[in-house]
Amino acid sequence: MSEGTPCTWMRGGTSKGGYFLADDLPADTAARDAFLLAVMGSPDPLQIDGMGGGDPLRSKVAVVRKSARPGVDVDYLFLQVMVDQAIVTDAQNCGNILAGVGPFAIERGLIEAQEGETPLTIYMENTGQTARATIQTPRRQPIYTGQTAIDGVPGTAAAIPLLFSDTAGSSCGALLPTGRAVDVVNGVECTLIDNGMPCVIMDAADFGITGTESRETLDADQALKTKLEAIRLSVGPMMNLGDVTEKSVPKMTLVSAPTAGGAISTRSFIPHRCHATIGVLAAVTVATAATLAGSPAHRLARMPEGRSPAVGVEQPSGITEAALELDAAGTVTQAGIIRTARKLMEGRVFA
Ligand code: NQM
Repeated sequence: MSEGTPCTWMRGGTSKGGYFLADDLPADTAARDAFLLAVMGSPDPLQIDGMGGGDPLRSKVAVVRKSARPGVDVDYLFLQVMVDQAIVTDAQNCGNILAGVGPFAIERGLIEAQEGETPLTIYMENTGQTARATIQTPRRQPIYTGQTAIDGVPGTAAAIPLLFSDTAGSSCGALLPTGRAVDVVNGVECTLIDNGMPCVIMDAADFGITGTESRETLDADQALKTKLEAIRLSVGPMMNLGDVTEKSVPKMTLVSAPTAGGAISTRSFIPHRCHATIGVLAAVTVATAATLAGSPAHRLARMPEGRSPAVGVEQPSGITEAALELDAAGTVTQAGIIRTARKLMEGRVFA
């Protein structure tokens, strides 16, 4: 019997997954992916023979290593292990799992914590960009308890502020890969945009829905999903993502006017299941779309005034707030989101 592989299971933001040191995984990509599929129990809708939770939000992996890059503390590779397909993809980043990278890196001795709080710079290997995270470290140890609540997670925990400053065109090469704020695809106005996450942003009304339906209702709507997938496959090449049949990007986001005090309401498909909340970088990308005159998001949003708007992105479990910084021309230059994380299990996992 194998001796197992060291691993930490963590909630990062509104997602959950396995955190590994890069050196503990097979160096060969095919062997690594086969190992991770076995660990998660994929492909199987229930992932009954593995650690996965039968949902894309609970079938995620972070691979972390000490960075050799100047000014960077750790490198983080995100891997999405598909639930019901034998696919592991690095074609997207994940800002929720990112929230757990700092505490994991400190606990596993990749970086030394400071007294009080520890800022760190994380290189996101999927997109070649960096994020800044600040971890609460009283007595030079990460703590998980605290007073910060995020919608989609019960209770409160220690805040982990995340800051992004160079995310435009993370996977598509440009914020607007077609150079336009609106493209019409299959008769639907779409904003093809990437400020950290490739997203297709559309008015929910164009699909005959209000955009405030529950995740379960939308997940059961096969006709809606068929229309979204047809658009997704068409726009892959337009977004410089190529054939996206087996990729988890772009995300398909339906927007509507806010109803709960936020700036804009969203329902995101990631890309085949409706998200229980919204991804971190997806929320930054939607908030950015809402600044673009002429786009469906801009038309529907009630944006706060000023150069530092806190954009409340309504989602099925509440509101995710993206704090934007705009320059004099109204271009988004920086975005911040507060997350929390919690260590759930530390041990060895068996494939
Ligand atoms: O957009 C889910 C999540 C995500 C991604 C997904 C994310 C992000 O909520 O940065 O966090 O879009 O597949 O974990």
